[in-house]
Amino acid sequence: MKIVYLDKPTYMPDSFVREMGKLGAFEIYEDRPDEETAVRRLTEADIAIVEWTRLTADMFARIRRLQYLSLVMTSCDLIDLPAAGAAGIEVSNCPTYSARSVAEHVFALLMAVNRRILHADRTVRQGGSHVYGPFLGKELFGATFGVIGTGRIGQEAARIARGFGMRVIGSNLSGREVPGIERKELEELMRESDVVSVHAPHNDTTRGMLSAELLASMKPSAILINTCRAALVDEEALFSLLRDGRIAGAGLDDVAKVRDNPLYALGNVVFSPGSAWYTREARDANMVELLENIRSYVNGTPKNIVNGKYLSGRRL
Ligand code: DAR
Repeated sequence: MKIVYLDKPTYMPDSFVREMGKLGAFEIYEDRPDEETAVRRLTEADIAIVEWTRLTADMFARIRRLQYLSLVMTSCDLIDLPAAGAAGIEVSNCPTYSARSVAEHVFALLMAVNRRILHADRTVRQGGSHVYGPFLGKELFGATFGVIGTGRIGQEAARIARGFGMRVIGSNLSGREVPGIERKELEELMRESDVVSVHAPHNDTTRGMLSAELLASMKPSAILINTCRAALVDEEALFSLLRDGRIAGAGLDDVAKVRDNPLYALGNVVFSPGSAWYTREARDANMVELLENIRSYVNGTPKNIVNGKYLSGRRL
């Protein structure tokens, strides 16, 4: 059994390498391959681990031998899932490792925006003391926290919000009820929330779901926190609303336009570079979850399969 890590691990503890060695011949590639190289590497393996590389339908049509791949992360938008299924390749993700870390980061961004922490920090470094004027905040206690997406991360964010004494409302596409989260339609949630926090996967259904119209329906005092893919949000509309004071602020862990984004000029936005998940605990949990995926597949009981409905039968 040949197992490859396709594209430069963020983290690779020795214990992981040892455990993988028990499951097959494990090879780690320490660069991010171009398309041709990726196809070649995947054709030389039975099992692959993928962290960074986009795998398209065109690539899956050319990949031979590979039976299974596990994504290192929760998001599945790197992979053309139907095409992987049509090629007989099962795909798993790591769905749980980052839930608490991302939820905590929601509040790091929220507190930074709400209490203007970056501006406050600059003020002190420039010799300011007991300066109040620009720093008038708003208590979270009693405010309404709206979670869009009530899966693992949304539920963790809700738990923390309740700890602040917030009222929690939530919307989801599945229609399921979650204890402690009052279910609302998305339109109502946007209108009623003091804080909106997005926790939905990025796919064809959710892309652009926070439209200009929905964003414009938020309270002028409301704050948007997005620790999901930027593609869920109409970023140009968000910019105009923030610039014009029609939304109070935003905390963003991802941006659609990385270079020269007009949002960078705004003082009521705080950014992080996709690091919401990145804690010691989540990094370790990620490797445990990944190892468990591979081990389960090798033992004939695959888990966390995300393209089951597209599988057209295994290769021989
Ligand atoms: N987008 C988040 C974080 C991915 C980063 N994790 C890595 N590189 N191991 C996700 O889980 O989808």
